[in-house]
Amino acid sequence: MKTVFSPDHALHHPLNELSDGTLVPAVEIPSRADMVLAAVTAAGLGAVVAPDPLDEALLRRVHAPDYVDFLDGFWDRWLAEGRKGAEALPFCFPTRGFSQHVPDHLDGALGHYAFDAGTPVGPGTARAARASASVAASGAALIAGGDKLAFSLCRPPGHHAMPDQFGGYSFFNNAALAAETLRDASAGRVAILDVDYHHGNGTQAIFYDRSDVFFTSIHADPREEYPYFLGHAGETGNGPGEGATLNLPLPKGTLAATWFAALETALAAITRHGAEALVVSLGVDAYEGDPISHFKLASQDFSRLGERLGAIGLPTLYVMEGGYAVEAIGTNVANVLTGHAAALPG
Ligand code: OKP
Ligand code: ZN
Repeated sequence: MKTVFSPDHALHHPLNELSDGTLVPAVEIPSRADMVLAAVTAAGLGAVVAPDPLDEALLRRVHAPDYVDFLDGFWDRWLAEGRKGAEALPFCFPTRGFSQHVPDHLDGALGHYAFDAGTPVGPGTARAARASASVAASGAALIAGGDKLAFSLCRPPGHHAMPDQFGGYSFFNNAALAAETLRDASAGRVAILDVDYHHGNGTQAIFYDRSDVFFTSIHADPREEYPYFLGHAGETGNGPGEGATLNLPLPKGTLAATWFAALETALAAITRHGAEALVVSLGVDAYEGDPISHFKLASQDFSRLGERLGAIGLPTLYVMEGGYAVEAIGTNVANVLTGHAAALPG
């Protein structure tokens, strides 16, 4: 299998995020990707390749062009205004009862294009997010070209990114870009399985009205965990997409046995949907040692996850999402990929 990777992820290096009313050290940091790359290399999983240039039309189909332009131009505006901070955080949002115009003021525009105050934007954020998107699309191109297994080592993550809003450390929706790439290559029906601890609200939103891309997610119940406002069991799709979204929320503290039972439910639904290719939003923050998450998967459980997904036999692209136990993130990701590769026939 190939791993697609770009060192440009490191252009996004958040310093702080808000927690308990104070600024604390950011957890979505460059060393995450470096640890994963080192572990994938050490595991002898195959070549590491650079991404192809990003298809601008693809990016602007999944995301609103004005949103893409805003992110691209944000840091120059920040500098031109002589802002002091080394990075920006949005703090005012057009919530219930507010108009949805794009303010002239930079802080207003930043809030318009965001849904949380926990996702710093810095000098290289847009370039890193673009690199991450290209890594996702290039991994999908490998699958479209006949590879049975590939890994897009994306950073920053993407599954929280909405069509025109960033948040949850996500700017461009890498999994959605990968699924769209597969659809463009007429890969037939596509399924996205999101195993990150947090609900992939952005991915769900992007495909909510569509039947050609099935979205299923195993995550902490949004009634008691971020992102709070999407990912409930009753959200099943809309219009032609009715039935093409399946959320499997689980309580905080969920143990491996319950988590793997939910996985069986998700896989049965993927099979029913008739998927011919699989995109896995691979967050490994369901790990018991994750500093911000509350599921109880052990490192060996990630091997089991990969083995189970390999056994269903679909061409599969893994797209890196969350996972914040930096010392274990590499092992956990390599375990999934090694397990999957071992389960492939031949
Ligand atoms: C991104 B991914 C504030 C915590 C805010 C945001 C979590 C984003 C997770 N103290 N947490 O899905 O791993
Ligand atoms: Zn997560």
